[in-house]
Amino acid sequence: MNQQTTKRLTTAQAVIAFLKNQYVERDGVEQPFFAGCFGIFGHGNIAGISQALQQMPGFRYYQARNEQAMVHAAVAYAKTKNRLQTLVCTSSIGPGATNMVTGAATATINRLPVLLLPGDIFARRNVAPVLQQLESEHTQDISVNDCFKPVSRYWDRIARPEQVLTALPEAMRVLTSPAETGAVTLGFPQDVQVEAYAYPEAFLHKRVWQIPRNRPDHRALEQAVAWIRTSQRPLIIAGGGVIYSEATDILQRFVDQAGIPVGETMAGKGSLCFDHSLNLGAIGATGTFAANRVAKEADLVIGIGTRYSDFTTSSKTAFQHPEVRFININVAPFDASKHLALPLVGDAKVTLEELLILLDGYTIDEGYRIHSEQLHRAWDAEVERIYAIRNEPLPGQGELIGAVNELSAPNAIMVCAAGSLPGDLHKLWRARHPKNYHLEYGYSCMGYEIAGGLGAKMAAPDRDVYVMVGDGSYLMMNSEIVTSIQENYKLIIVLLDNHGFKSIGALSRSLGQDGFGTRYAAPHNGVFPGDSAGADVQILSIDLAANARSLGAYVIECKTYADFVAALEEVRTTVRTSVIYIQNDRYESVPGYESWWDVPVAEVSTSPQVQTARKEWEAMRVQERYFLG
Ligand SMILES: Cc1ncc(C[n+]2csc(CCOP(=O)(O)OP(=O)(O)O)c2C)c(N)n1
Ligand SMILES: [Mg+2]
Repeated sequence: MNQQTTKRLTTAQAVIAFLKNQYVERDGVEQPFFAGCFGIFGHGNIAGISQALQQMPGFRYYQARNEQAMVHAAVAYAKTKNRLQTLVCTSSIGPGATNMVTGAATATINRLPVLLLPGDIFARRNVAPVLQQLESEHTQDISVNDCFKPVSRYWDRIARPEQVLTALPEAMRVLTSPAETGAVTLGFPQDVQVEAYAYPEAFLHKRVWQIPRNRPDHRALEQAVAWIRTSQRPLIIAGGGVIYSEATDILQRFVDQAGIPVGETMAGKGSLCFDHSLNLGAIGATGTFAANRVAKEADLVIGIGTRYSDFTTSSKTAFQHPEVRFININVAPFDASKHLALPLVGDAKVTLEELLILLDGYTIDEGYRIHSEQLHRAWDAEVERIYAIRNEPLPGQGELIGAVNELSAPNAIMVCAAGSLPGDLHKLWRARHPKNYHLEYGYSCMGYEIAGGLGAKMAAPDRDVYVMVGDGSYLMMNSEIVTSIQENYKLIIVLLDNHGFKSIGALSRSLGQDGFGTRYAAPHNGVFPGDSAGADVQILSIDLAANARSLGAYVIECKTYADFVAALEEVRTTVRTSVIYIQNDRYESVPGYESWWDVPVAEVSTSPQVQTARKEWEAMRVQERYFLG
């Protein structure tokens, strides 16, 4: 071991040299795992990681405006690349680092890989407290970077240069593991970053990480086949795992052969083309009546690559068959075991391939197939109806979604995350391919939209990227418009302004709380006006179109549906990031379809509306089930 040839590098240089040479391979296709490094420099990384990136321009550096945003961009990049590639994010110490905590949670919850290198306080400690250091009376072994622990799948602090020799391989193992992936955080003390060490050259050689396609236990597969063959009303729930595994073609063949209908989760939408006759569309709290009716009566649910969030299960009310049971195909034993399912722990693509062979000759009852196909058609007609509504004087969100869907290129990517848009999009968006519908709905993090759009565009520069964003999310984080222009990645941002938090306003009204705190209106005598104040409020004069223009975007302001259509046509040929601005109606809503979401209502209240809402909640609450196999 002592004979190994070595290279004297700073720890930061060794890290970048190592990351540059990490590759992944799946299905015979090899590619570098990291597409570069986002960063905002401060004293915590300027002499270390920044110097290393400057010295190694082959590892591309991207400047960002906000650390949270750069993590969102990296997350979106990884999502667009089906987790086969991502970016590194480096920050200074202190606020730059903690700004990335929200991004880390977004990555981990959505099971998407991202490598975070926040600067950390001096390992040698003698000059403490340094600028931006959080001190503790009880230990010197703590910094704000400890906040990353619960939101990271792997967390480490590099206290000595040689520690990267063991930390980085662990980081790669986790990042490239389909079951374990998420945020990996390596706290990187400012002094250690610049310290030199004789690194074994072998550490820096090219390394290829195989992305496995694990197969489930054979007996479990046989059991699953027996369950499917005896089921009267099976239903597939397609989650994000179908898309990440690139199992969409085999899913279609499976559905064609077996005749089992499909409902799609937020991350799984696009698993099957929207016009497939057995695609019942969105499932759960933001689902279609087609998927939700079939779910209610299903005796067997085959969850593929889903983590069964409350939106998917309608807070455990979606499945009401008394003997319903679950087969879960999932790379992660944790997800595969949910609802006491028969777990098929494995990759979606190869598991479906094996199941298809074992199910040779099987197809579901003809009546059930016809019933599913009728529901598919009925839902399609409902989408058509909503696309055709022309609300006056302000357009409704459904018709605007329809216009974007119909006027965007078939291979485009639409990105969204929070507000009233995700629910409406989940129901109404007609996903034509697996990358058409990019929703961050694991964390539903306001502010993801534009940064995420940038990441998606960087991952797929040949596709048009449409960012659909509400005024609230836009106000929270619009900074990466600047980065998109700096890097020449054109985004088409559709900014829907309803002057407040429409989604939470509707939720508030459903709880009997009159939209309190969800309008952009000045307080009156110290009290915030609710919806019942109507137009009798002092509106804030916010000009979001001017704001976008000031950041360098090309902006088209629309008043009517016709303006909106013309703008969508115009932006096809604009060259830089373009914003289509339109106001829409705060109250005109796409309805819910036979589903529920558990948001508890106050048990005691002085308001009769809240008391009524509580009674309704109690009636639904009893429908929530435990699934005990
Ligand atoms: C970072 C963050 N803070 C708060 C929330 C809770 N929340 C969900 S939607 C929403 C309002 C979104 O407003 P806007 O973007 O204008 O969309 P709209 O609801 O009006 O369609 C809020 C506050 C969230 N999801 N993310
Ligand atoms: Mg809004």
